[in-house]
Amino acid sequence: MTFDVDAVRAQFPILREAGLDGRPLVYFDNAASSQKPLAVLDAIRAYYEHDHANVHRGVHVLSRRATEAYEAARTDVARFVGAASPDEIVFTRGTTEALNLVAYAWAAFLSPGDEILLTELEHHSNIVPWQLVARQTGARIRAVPIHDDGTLDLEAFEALLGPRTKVVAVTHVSNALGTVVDVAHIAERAHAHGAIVVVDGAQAAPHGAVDVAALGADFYALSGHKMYGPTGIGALWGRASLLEQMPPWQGGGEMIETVTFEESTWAPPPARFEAGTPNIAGAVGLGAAARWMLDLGPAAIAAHEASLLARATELVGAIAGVRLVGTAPHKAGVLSFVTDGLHPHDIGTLLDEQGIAVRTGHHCAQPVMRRMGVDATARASFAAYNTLAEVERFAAALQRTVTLFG
Ligand code: C6P
Repeated sequence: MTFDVDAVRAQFPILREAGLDGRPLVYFDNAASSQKPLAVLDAIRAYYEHDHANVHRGVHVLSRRATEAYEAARTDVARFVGAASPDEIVFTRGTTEALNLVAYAWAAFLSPGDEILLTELEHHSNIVPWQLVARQTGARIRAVPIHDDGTLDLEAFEALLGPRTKVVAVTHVSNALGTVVDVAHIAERAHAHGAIVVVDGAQAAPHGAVDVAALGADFYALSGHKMYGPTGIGALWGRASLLEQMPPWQGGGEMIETVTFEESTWAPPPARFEAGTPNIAGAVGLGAAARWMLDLGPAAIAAHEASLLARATELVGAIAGVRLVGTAPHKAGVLSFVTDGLHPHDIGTLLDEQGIAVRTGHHCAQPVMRRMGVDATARASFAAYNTLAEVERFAAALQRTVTLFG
């Protein structure tokens, strides 16, 4: 069956907005945040119009309906990542909060001299929480290097693993380079050394199927707003046996069993990690986004985006004076590049004037920028609603920009 991109686009009202040149905007900033289909917008509106109250608290009809909607969303997200049970899904504000949650809770099991293994590909949100926890516990951060094309150096990874390795925290897809990491291999090797494996799935979840069972990791973090859902909501999948061992990282309502002034006892997961009134409407929107992606077909989305990336790589790679940053054989959704003579910010501004939105900067991944020998890149990133015609318009605009100003 062919992928009907026009039918997909019709579900995104915002794609009818014009860019600065008066033509429909080419939105290639999906890795920063994707646009939302009607299914998500409608679900949030219907929730507030018909079902809103606080969850898990009231005996009245609206509280029951809100709780049902919130827990149904948990089931949708569990299905989306292939979790064994909805209880393995903790709602968070996003990937950043999910990674902070694991780091802070897992600090309870770290001692001086323990090692936390990261990679040079990581986004700051999979570096800084671990640094804070390392400072608190006396654990040490080590980083797996990458090759020049942006693939992980698996030999170096193997050499860095050892009896002190307690945590391996790795991105599934690099937001700056697009490299897809072989998480299943990483997890298998890390587990052989007794380490837990934490995966930053922020840039993988929007692009295709996530199957936490097949990946074999222990924790998987994602953000709703990058996978067609709302902002301010995300999820942490955690292996049930590990979530059960973990202490809470934030205290408040909903996460306790009993409270006295002397001590409190904790609710079982996932409630233990969801202190306070959650983002109920956000969860409903994320559940709708997960269902929308599953209905469209994660494999079909991945195949469509692969054809966009292949064409963009071919066209942009052929422009004199443009250098691609990140050329791993297995990439998803992202084309990063620099040009001779123009700063990425100028490229971004000049493309914006031609109705094309890309992101420019260090992409909150300064170590990988440093490793690739650049301060910043321009980055085009693709979603299910993008078209080959848009890729061609982008390449032509970039060619024009480089010819006129490069
Ligand atoms: N990357 C980008 O333009 P939050 O902000 O919590 O939703 O996601 C953080 C995050 C974590 N890991 C990866 C791999 C990411 O790409 C991001 C967000 C955006 O690339 C904003 S910097």
